[in-house]
Amino acid sequence: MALHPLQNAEFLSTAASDAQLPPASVAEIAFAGRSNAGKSSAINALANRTRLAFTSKTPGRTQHINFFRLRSGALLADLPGYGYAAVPRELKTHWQQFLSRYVSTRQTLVGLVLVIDIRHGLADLDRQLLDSFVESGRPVLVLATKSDKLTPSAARVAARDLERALHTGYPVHASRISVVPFSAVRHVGLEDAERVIAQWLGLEETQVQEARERTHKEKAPPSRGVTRGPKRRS
Ligand SMILES: Nc1nc2c(ncn2[C@@H]2O[C@H](COP(=O)(O)OP(=O)(O)OP(=O)(O)O)[C@@H](O)[C@H]2O)c(=O)[nH]1
Ligand SMILES: [Mg+2]
Repeated sequence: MALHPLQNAEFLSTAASDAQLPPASVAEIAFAGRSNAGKSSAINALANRTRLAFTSKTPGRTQHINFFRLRSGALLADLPGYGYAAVPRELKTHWQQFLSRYVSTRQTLVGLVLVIDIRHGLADLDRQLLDSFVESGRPVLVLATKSDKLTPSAARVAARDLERALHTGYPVHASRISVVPFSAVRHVGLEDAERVIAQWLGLEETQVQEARERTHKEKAPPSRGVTRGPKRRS
């Protein structure tokens, strides 16, 4: 039984500068990654919502940080994507500096979710962001997303290659960097990702139990033999 740490997340605020960041008073997790990698889609899939975080077919759209409040009280930050060529250079530099400052100085950040298109592997800008973050000793969860675009065996190989690249590139921090093959479309890897995030947020078994009881009270269980459909596992 997995706890769904992002379920019932609510939009909190948007920040376009340091001054607009919410007060750093509760645990925070951040979703980062290249433009169009699938950050917002991953958040939506984990929150079991279709339009909590805005997704776009046009890369480079998210030019601010959207904050969400999780049921546990923790914050989630959907960071602007980096690396989109058509964004003016000054704006790109602004966001790259902002992101590296944010991940290296945000005291309440308990972990970084790095979303990487499984077909593209680790990019220089991913490394730059990791360089700013890993020294703090905090953990990184890499969602190797869009795995539905590959065959299952190719996805396994690509995820393993990505993990190897990360562990080779960051040998001192390897034990704190995990890779989960993921698909927001096919709902692959949700439970593995949730397990890691729940642990970062200190959500313990007792809370898992409470969440389970709440869910049972809120929703009548489906009658036996009825398929719940592919949208969400229990
Ligand atoms: N096939 C497939 N498509 C996906 C998946 N995740 C995201 N996409 C598609 O990829 C595109 C970008 O997704 P977003 O979630 O908006 O990406 P993002 O990283 O938030 O993008 P920016 O905010 O612009 O940096 C959209 O067209 C999504 O539908 C996935 O797991 N599988
Ligand atoms: Mg986005």
